[in-house]
Amino acid sequence: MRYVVRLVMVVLALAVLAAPLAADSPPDTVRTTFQVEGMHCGGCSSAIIATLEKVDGVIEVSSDHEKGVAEAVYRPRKVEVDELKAEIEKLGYTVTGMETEAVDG
Ligand SMILES: [Cu+2]
Repeated sequence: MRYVVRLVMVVLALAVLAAPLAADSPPDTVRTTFQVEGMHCGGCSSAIIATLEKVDGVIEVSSDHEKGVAEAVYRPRKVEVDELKAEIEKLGYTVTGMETEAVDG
């Protein structure tokens, strides 16, 4: 009986300790806006979209060559932002900035 009480207390303590960790865990879905240098036409933005869409964990991609911007919505547990950046740069473009925000739902 004493053992059970102790066990329950340990479980409760762990739950209390784990709560802030859970709150700090990364969101399920994020959106990163990449500043991309070197896009000249619709073909460039299409190439970036087609490449990023093939990456596992990526949900949605858009790109605007006039603004020099590409946006990717993805699951950060499946793919890291640096991998997406590397994919863009493999195509010959330069990523000069990145901004990531959590997406609701
Ligand atoms: Cu182009």
